[in-house]
Amino acid sequence: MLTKIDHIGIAVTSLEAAIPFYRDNLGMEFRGTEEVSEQKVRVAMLQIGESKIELLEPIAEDSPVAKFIEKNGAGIHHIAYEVDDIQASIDKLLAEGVRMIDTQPRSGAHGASICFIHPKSSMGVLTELCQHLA
Ligand code: CMX
Repeated sequence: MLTKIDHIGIAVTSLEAAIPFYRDNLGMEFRGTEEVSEQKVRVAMLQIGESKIELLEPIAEDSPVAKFIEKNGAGIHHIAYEVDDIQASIDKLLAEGVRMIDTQPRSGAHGASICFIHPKSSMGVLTELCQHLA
C-alpha cells in the first residue's frame, strides 16, 4: 500500500522566517510555495533526496495548523506516506477499523490527492496518505 515516505510536515508561524534555515543553513532544494485553500495553509516544499519537508503556515484562525501551533508551538505536525491508490488505501483502512479523518480523497499541495488518518488511530502521529496524480 505505501511506497515511500513522501514528506514530513512542519508547522511554522511564518514561511518567510522558516525557509532560510532549511534552504540556506541545511542546504535543501527550495521547490516553491503554494496556497492550499482547502486546508487553510500556505506551504513551502523543500527537497532532500527522495523525500520532502513541507513547511505549513496557517492562513486562517480556524486552520488546523493554527490550532496545532496554539496548543504546541511550531514543530512536527504530520508524516505523509505516498500510496499508489489512495481510494483503495482508504477503503482498506476503514474496513480494518482505522479512524479516518477523510473517507474521501481531498486536494493537497501540487495537485496531489490526500487524506488523513486520525492521530488517535496512529499512536499520536497525524498521518497523511498522498497519491501524486500524473
Ligand atoms: N499531531 C498529533 N496529534 C494531534 C495533531 C497533530 N498534528 N493535531 C491534533 N492532535 C491531537 C490533539 O493533541 C488532541 O489530542 P488530545 O485529545 O489527547 O488532547 C486531539 O488530536 C484532538 O485535537 P484538537 O486540538 O481538539 O483538534 P481537532 O479535533 O479540532 O482536530 C485533527 C485535530 C487532527 C482532526 C485536525 O487537525 C485535522 O483534521 N487535521 C487534518 C488536516 C490538516 O491537518 N491539514 C493541514 C495540513 C495540510 C497539508 O499538509 O496540505
